[in-house]
Amino acid sequence: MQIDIVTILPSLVKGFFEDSIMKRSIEAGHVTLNYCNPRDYATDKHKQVDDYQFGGGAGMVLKPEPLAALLDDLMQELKYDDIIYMTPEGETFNQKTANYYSQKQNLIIICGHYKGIDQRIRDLYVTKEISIGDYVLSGGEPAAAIFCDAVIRLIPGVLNNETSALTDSFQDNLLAPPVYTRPAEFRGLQVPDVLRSGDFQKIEDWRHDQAVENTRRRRPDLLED
Ligand code: 6GU
Repeated sequence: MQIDIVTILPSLVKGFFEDSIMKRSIEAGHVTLNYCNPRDYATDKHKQVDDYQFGGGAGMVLKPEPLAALLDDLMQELKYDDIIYMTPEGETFNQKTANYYSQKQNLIIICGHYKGIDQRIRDLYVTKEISIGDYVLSGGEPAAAIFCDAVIRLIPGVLNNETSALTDSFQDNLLAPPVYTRPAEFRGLQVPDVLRSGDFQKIEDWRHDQAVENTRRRRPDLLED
């Protein structure tokens, strides 16, 4: 998979992919991340990428010309499955959306800033708008990093244990069951006997029951779907 991230602040995204699973997914060639900066396409001497909004009001808007020139360049080189704009006005991201995008080949992700991007870029280029929740961030970069993490870890081969992603929270609309590691006793609290029984079927049943109970208690809305 190739993901081209359009951002005027690439450093806000980069660190996210320099450790652990995301780093390895890049090193192993499961994903290529490119950072594309609209500032490189600004033509005036100040390399201006934002401007005041028509009609007045607080906050700057990313100008259309540098963004369009950048996107034209990218689209000339590659066919993209989607051009995604990260915005709180988008469709709320969830595990189902992550599964969907993990099967795509080439994506562009546009990070907005200030008040966002000029509407005409949305009208002319953007094919999907995604939000990561009902709150407002200063820019789309953290949202893009979160989107990429959730999607990339689902690409076959990225997680060394192939079943690992399948047993994640949300994968079947259930929260995860509790997990334990050594020692078997910690501050008087015991690991449940069933997990040490060696009986695989009993362990699976216990985990499922715990997942259902966890979900019923904390997120009953998930069970209604
Ligand atoms: Cl995708 N962008 C911004 N700026 N804020 C957000 C968001 C995205 N999702 C939730 N809040």
